[in-house]
Amino acid sequence: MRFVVHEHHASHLHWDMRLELDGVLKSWAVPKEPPVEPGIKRLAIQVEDHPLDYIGFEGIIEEGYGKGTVSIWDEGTFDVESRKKNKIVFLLHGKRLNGKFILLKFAKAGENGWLFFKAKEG
Ligand SMILES: [Mn+2]
Repeated sequence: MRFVVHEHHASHLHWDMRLELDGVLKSWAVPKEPPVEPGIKRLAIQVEDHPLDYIGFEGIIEEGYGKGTVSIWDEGTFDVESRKKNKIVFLLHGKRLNGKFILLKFAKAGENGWLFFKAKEG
């Protein structure tokens, strides 16, 4: 499957990580630069699914809450190692993001907060 990380200069700069899953782009907005090394934990807010053909998008969003410019910060493929409702372990093969990563949902049901981090090596 493919993934992309969009760098999105909206009212607040953030990064949108999108994974090709279930026929859509599952998407998380990450308010700080995604973790390229282990030991950095990032908040990742799950946002609405995007259609698969959005994966290559770069350009200007003219209106709405996402108004601003979008460019591709990283892209590549990934393999899911395990997937549960509240935890996804996956291997990213990108230019900046490479290796094993984890998305871990917060305990509270109905909330969209996840932690996104790179697994320790070895
Ligand atoms: Mn965004």
